Amino acid sequence: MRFIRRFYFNILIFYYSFCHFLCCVSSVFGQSLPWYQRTTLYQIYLRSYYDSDGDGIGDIQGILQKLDYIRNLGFETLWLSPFFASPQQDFGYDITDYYTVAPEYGTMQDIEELITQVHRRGMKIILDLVLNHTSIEHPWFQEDLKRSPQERGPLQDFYVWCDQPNNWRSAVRGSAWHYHPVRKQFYYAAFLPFQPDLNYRNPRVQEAMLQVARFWLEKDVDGFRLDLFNYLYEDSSGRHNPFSLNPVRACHRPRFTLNQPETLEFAAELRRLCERYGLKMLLGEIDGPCTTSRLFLGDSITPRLTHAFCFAMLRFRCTARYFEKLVLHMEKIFPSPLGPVYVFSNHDRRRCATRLGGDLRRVRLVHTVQMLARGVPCVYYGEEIGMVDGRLPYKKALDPLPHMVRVPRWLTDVAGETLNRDEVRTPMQWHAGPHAGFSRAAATWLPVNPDFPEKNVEAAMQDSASLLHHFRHLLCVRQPQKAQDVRREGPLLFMGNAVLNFSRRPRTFVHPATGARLRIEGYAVTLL
Ligand code: TEU
Repeated sequence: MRFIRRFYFNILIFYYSFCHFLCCVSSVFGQSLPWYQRTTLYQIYLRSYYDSDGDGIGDIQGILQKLDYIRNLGFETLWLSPFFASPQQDFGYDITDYYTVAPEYGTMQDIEELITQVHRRGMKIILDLVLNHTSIEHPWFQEDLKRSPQERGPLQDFYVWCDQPNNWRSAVRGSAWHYHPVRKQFYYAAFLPFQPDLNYRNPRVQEAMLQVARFWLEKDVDGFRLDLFNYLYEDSSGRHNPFSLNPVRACHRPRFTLNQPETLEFAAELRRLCERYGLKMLLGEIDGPCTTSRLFLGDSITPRLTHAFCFAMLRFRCTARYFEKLVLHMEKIFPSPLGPVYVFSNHDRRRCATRLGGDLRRVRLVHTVQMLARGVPCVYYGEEIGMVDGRLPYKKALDPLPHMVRVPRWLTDVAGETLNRDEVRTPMQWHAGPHAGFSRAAATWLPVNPDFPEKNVEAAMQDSASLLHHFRHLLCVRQPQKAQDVRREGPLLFMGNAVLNFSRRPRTFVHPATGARLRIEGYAVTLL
């Protein structure tokens, strides 16, 4: 692939010209890239999207009612946060039954209807698959507790147990080992203590989790987002993790707890399973640098996941230089026929608009890069109207994280992060009515952001210069059936042609081909 770029002052010009051998080959044989390399993702945090039954909590029927809104914006694929039976201690990332829908979200019929309706609109849907751990209340864990010492061992237990903890640490706080008085042993939990890690060294665990994937593939879902995917296996002999200078990981390098070779094998196994059902997207949440994410995608001989997040970009710097480097870096690591995922917000970290102090002009610049760069853009609900985080006290958080990690607020503010994930999960702002049109309940599960009277979908729809309309335009430019998209997959691919001014002041841009001069306002985007 050839990427021609120019860097004038603080103006980033996108010029794409693809001469990639594989693209040529695929076009010669009349094939195109699989849908999941061309798609656009819209992440729905179910609990906060739309409450159809008035209990203050978003639900599946609520999504059904908003499906045309999402389709009309131009998004092609939904990623739905977990809706399975759960005590909701980590809002669905602590599952007690992978085959049941939590009653507050709806029924199995609702989810089947959602899958059907998504497909009827020519869209796709991927589910959030939590493979690494279950809730401590899962029947498998309760069974493991009852095992007699003779029955115990890596090939018998569903979870990871030990008598003598080593130095493995939780991603959240302290040791990852927790004593259980019934079994009189320690169980391993890489994230929160009520999320015990499954023991993938037990073939029955592998089979049980592949069975979960199979069940949902049979229901015609189009793939999965894979929670904490590089955490699945740990070292079989429990070797201590080595020392490192990284304070974020409490000075431990997770050499024996992350990225084990068996996890790569499991990725290939999952891919093989998916391929029996057609072209399915497998998007891994991979903790670590992009080079680690790349490992999980494998190669043409051993394909693994189709995509992996690179979370470093969540802490982007809003300059032309940063995005120039980012796109070049992504192209180097994920060359065609692979593709990067561009993500700037999610349900765990500060929203993109919050990082930019709510300045929608700069938010627009970021999303323009996200939409025009080659790859899959992943947009978190509300980003289309520039939603910002709520400011909610740590003490009253529903999210368990701020109760586990005692860091003063000013410190997380300085770091530009939040410990209270409630803040990034406030209800979707639909209109200026009560609770922003999210719910007709007396109280919503989290408070609506007080900026909703001005910032909501209805207001954005009425303003032709809004961020929402910019999104619609960009998504339209990407639509595969439009003429522009022919250029996206051919040997000479013109991905987009935009001039983005990342500086505060107006700049003049001279078109390199025509010599035309264009004045571009500060923080403005011009689509040529
Ligand atoms: O998050 C894992 C993860 O990457 C977190 O460490 C994240 O960086 C942290 O929450 C920052 O605040 C996944 C899910 O996205 C998250 O919602 C779940 O709580 C977690 O796994 C456990 O399943």
